[in-house]
Amino acid sequence: MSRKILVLNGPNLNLLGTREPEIYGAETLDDVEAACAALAAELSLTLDFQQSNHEGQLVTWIQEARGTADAIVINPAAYTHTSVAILDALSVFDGPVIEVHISNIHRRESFRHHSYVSARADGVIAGCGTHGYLLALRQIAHMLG
Ligand code: CA2
Repeated sequence: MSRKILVLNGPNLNLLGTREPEIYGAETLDDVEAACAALAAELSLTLDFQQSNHEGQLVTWIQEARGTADAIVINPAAYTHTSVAILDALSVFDGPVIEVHISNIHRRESFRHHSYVSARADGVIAGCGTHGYLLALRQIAHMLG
């Protein structure tokens, strides 16, 4: 049976590949989704890849994942550093959660060093560029067995 993975992207990640390539690389979010879809097929995972600029939409998707998804990969973007609401929603999700950051948040401004989401995440990948999403999917496949 194919496992379903929800991949969530937070605010401004729709701009990926259009600005700040020195921080976030040249790939667009569509490129990232295509790479994730190719790897998911290889790993026999079904992918639901989403992006929103709205905190409430991300919370709703996480709530809906209860009973419909086996695991969540999330790059909460700026909400990483502010959102107790996303942490609370993830805390009532039962499956594995992997937090991804394209940049190494610990080598950047001090306000990026704290993540609310990390308190719930089973694993955190930061600073591996967009390849971090693929590492997260491999980790999910490993955890789901
Ligand atoms: O490194 C990451 O993946 C971040 O989650 C990205 C967030 C940032 O607020 C976090 O501290 C670290 C920002 C996403 C915005 O992405 C853009 C991409 C291209 C151009 C402008 C913004």
